[in-house]
Amino acid sequence: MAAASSSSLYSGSKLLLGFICKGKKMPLKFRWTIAFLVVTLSLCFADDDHEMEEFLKREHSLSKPYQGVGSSSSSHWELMGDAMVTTEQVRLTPDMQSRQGAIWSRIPCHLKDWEVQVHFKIHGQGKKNLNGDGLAIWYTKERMQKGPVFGNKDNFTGLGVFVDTYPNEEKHIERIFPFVLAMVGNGTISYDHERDGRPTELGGCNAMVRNLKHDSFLFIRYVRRRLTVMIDIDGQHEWRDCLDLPGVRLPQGYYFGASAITGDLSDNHDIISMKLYQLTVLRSKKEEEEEEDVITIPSVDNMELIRLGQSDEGMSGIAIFFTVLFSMLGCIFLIVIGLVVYSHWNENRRKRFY
Ligand SMILES: [Ca+2]
Repeated sequence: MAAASSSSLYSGSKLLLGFICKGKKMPLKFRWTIAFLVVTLSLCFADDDHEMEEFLKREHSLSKPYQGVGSSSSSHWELMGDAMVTTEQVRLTPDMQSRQGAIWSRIPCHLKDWEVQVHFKIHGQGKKNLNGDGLAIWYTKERMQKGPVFGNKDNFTGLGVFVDTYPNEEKHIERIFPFVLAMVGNGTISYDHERDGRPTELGGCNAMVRNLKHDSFLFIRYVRRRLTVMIDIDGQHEWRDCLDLPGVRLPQGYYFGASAITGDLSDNHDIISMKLYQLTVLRSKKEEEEEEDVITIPSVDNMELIRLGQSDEGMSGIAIFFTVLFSMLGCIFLIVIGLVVYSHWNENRRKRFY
């Protein structure tokens, strides 16, 4: 796993450096060469040349044995709707029709840079495309409010990352489901369920996450206003890129949560763990100045450009064919007009000479 490996690499390089410093028999030149290699290697694995350290924040994390979750009011997590805790998982919904459930952190998160790793499982009796509807991971101002967006309220304020397992829109030619998608809401933007959230999406990727034998993970990182989503679903313990977007403005002090919903079609939506890491990032003076203003409303820079890019990307083969055809016809038409005008002008010129 990326995060785990970067931290182990970090401590590993410290160990190696210690060994180099203590090793008395090693020639000085050789020691310096190794030290140089270690430092270079560490820098390579740091995020965009910024060294990063991470710390697990237990008060914002959910893991086995889920002590007190759903039974004690002193627990850091609260259940809602049909969600149930067992020894193995927090089941947001069972594989039954018309259920919705959620789990929410009781403690607002005031970290500036963070990373959440979600170990989840979606499984059920339904065959492909006869299952639904999916689950969502949240970082929002609101908490514990039922609704149509994967069991959470619509017009939410903050970030939602959805694992959408059912294609509601019929014209999904180029999109394979299940699909992971991110959206930022400011309290007034509605999630378009019939179109699987496409009008408001920041991007995403397909992810065959149903009925897997191995573990599946979702990774959401928010560092220096950059949102990164990755998945690990192939059982290879490797993160696969899903979304990477700068200029995402999320306020501090929001709540983490997870929710799921079933309709006519259903699935078990399970959360096995949600681990939140605080990231300590070194910032340049310029970056610090840029981030000085406090964010109060979530927003995404250049949202219009992102939407434009997606509508281009979403162009079907037929649309591309007609665009090319009409562009070519247009060019030919202009050339013909040009030739006609030129021959007229030439003729007039000749007449003037004789
Ligand atoms: Ca859907």
